[in-house]
Amino acid sequence: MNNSKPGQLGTGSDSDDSTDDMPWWQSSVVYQIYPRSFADSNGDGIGDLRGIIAHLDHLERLGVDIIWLSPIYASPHDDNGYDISDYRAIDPVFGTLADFDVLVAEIHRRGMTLLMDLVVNHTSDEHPWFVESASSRDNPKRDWYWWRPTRHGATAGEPGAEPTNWGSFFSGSAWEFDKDSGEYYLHLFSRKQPDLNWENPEVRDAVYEMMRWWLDRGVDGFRMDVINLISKDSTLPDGVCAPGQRYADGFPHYGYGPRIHEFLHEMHECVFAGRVGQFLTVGEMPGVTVGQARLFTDPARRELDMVFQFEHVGLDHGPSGKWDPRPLDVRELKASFARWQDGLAEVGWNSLYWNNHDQPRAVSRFGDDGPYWAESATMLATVLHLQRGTPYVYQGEELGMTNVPFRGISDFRDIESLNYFAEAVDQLGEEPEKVLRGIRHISRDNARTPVQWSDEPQAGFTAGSPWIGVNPNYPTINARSQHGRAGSIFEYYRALIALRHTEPVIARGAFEMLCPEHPVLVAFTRTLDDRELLVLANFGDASLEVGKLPGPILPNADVWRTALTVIDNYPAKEGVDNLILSPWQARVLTRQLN
Ligand code: TEU
Ligand code: CA
Repeated sequence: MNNSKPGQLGTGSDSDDSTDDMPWWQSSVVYQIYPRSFADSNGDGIGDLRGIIAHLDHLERLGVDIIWLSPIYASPHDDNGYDISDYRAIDPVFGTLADFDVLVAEIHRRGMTLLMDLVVNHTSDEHPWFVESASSRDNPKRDWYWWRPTRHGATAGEPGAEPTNWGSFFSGSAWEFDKDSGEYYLHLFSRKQPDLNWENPEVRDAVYEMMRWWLDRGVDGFRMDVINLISKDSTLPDGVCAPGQRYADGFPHYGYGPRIHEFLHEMHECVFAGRVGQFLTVGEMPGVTVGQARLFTDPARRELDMVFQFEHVGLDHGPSGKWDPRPLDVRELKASFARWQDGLAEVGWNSLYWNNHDQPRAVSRFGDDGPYWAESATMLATVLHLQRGTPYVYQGEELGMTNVPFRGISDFRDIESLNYFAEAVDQLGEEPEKVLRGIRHISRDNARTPVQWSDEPQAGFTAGSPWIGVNPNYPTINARSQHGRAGSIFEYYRALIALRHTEPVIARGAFEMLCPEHPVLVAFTRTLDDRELLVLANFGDASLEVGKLPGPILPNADVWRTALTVIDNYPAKEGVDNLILSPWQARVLTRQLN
């Protein structure tokens, strides 16, 4: 929102190219907190608001500007808070509204801002709106959700009788039969997450009013959960069923629906327009295309400031989807990065991320969490943070936290993983060990184990017993051992974040991808006025002589060979050839043009 620097009121029509007119969030870095796993202050094993307050120094030291807080609202926690039963209450497990007010004040006192998670594609089935809606077919809130009769000619409650053949993101049908009222309701996620009907203007008004209430309380914006799913084709057509699949992909009918732009523009007008202050909105959008993202983030359209797209985190999904992983092809990664950088170069804005609470740990997934752990973690950070866009750091990423050696299914807590296991093993008769291999690799729980603060018991996360097991590598990977230690992953992130604040070319410069065909070298330039940066990164554990690669790999190689270094994830050495990269090395060079 508000395309101005902090302290000014923007015009919302930023198209100027000078740094002075940059919206404040374009040179910012966001840090995501998943509260359940961040820090526990009272020994019940679950992270909470007081735990966050106690660790704000860590974030201030890191230098991030914005905190995105995953849901802390009242919830039955079927999906760890993404199932909300009261939008205006803090869940007692996390604290109280008074704790929340202290948190906001402490964040602001440190010069940071706070984004709330806005989960309004669905509520909990325990939200009073849904309880009312379910109470009878003629309840005034019946139409606040998607209720539909049994498929014509079928017997209610039997397989195949659902109003559409859509599958849920969390396995099984996207419809649940309600015996009492004799109809089905739609839930794209768990059956405890019924989808709100955004066609109903009362629903939209209730959401906007709730958003204004949080802004009045002092929050600085929202991260909007699956916001590209709120407009559905209200005729609800069946989807196409892939061979051998029981349920169809309904995405073409509920993703990027006919009124999505209208709803987001209306939200902007009803919630943000005319409000004094500086705000940020980011829409989470699985399946969004570059062209759509450009429309959503075009400032002139007044919809959103940026979106989360999923292309790069889908590149290691195999033919049967996320549970069937395949190795990353770095050429595809480069093509994806280039497509998004180029697509949003003139209009719109990118958000940049490797990790969040839904993705496994990037260092294990795309790097090397063995011998080159620190090198690959910092290399990945460099490739991300040197792009144009707003980078997001997910809690623990700044420490190089890794995937988790989960043993059996009883170590997992995530509803998506548990439902998938039950479906694959119990219903489809697949081999449990084979199913577990996929889950261990890609499960969201890899990101949800407690933040590793120290080498004390339970990694210093809790004095009690944590809700999900701590990664056993906490004695070596933890914050205390990295704070202030030269060469640590934490200090490297700190340096990268500081660079974005001081170097306009990083926040703002033009992007050009080089050598798209090379299998392990990532190389791109950033240019602003007479300043050019070259980013070189080695996605492999063999050394790489960039200067000796055949063909026109790197223009101006001789200039770059002796250029100044901006940042390097290996210790500096006298007289070294800039164009020779060690395993997983990332090096950023700079030169003056003209
Ligand atoms: O996630 C939406 C989403 O599409 C996926 O990332 C999802 O996590 C799943 O892995 C699909 O296979 C958002 C939230 O980030 C997620 O935590 C919630 O579970 C989900 O919406 C429902 O609110
Ligand atoms: Ca607690």
